[in-house]
Amino acid sequence: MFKDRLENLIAQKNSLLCIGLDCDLEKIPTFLLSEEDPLFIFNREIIQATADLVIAYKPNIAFYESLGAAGWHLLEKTLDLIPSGILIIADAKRADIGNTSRKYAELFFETYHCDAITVSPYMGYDSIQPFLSYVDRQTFLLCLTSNSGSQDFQYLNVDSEPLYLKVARKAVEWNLNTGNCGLVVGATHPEDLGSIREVAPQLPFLIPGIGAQGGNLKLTLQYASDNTGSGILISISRNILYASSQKNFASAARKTAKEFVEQINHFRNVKKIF
Ligand code: OMP
Repeated sequence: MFKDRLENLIAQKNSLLCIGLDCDLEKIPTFLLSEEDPLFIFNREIIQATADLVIAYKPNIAFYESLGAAGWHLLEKTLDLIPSGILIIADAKRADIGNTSRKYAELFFETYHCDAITVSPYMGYDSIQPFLSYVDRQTFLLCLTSNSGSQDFQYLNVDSEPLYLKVARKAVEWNLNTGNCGLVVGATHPEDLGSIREVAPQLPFLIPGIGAQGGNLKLTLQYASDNTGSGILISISRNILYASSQKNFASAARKTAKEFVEQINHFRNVKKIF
């Protein structure tokens, strides 16, 4: 099960860090642009410099599919670089009618061998079930997202509670069957993560929003950690990937990643005192 692998990795590497592989020609160091395959070189250097520090990599698929066929090829080559044992989360935010979701699940779980995927819960159970049916892979439902537009629907009051809590309750229910459901919750609303953790004490949380989006790491860890002080992946993309635009970009990424691991562990340990 993904959850067991996650727990083992967290213990073994003493890290909750996931790096988002959101590679972007507009942001990588300009000296790489003269290379034949600059994004591949960039990803390769980042992965080599950080693999010992992370428990997962999360390529956001938009950064690949926006390049067309070359992007899918880049994704494939990038995934091949990730050392075995490190979890791969396809940040694809898919889900459609069941017949179509099955194809998305095949793409990310069979063709690309990803360990987990992000999906939108909006279309309901039959749109998510094809992903959940891969019991050794994890399906993270968008629950409370980090962006300002999360206010538009996710906070709507439904039966005296915000819609995002309904999503969390459904995830708990679906998890009873297959044990492979998780939630995406943004670090930009740390205080709200406590009520989600209460509803879903056992589910892994994938947490973006630290760094470029300004999420509060300390509060996020206090509210979102499970009773073991883990059960979460903190995913950071731009702050680590683009720590430097110079020749030293990979070592700068490593340094920043290491600092995040240390900060995260510091606040995790603070949590245990409460
Ligand atoms: P940075 O802000 O650069 O660290 O990137 C955040 C990454 O997490 C991007 O790939 C986003 O698409 C993704 N993300 C969010 O930022 N907010 C969310 O609520 C959910 C996700 C996600 O599903 O990972």
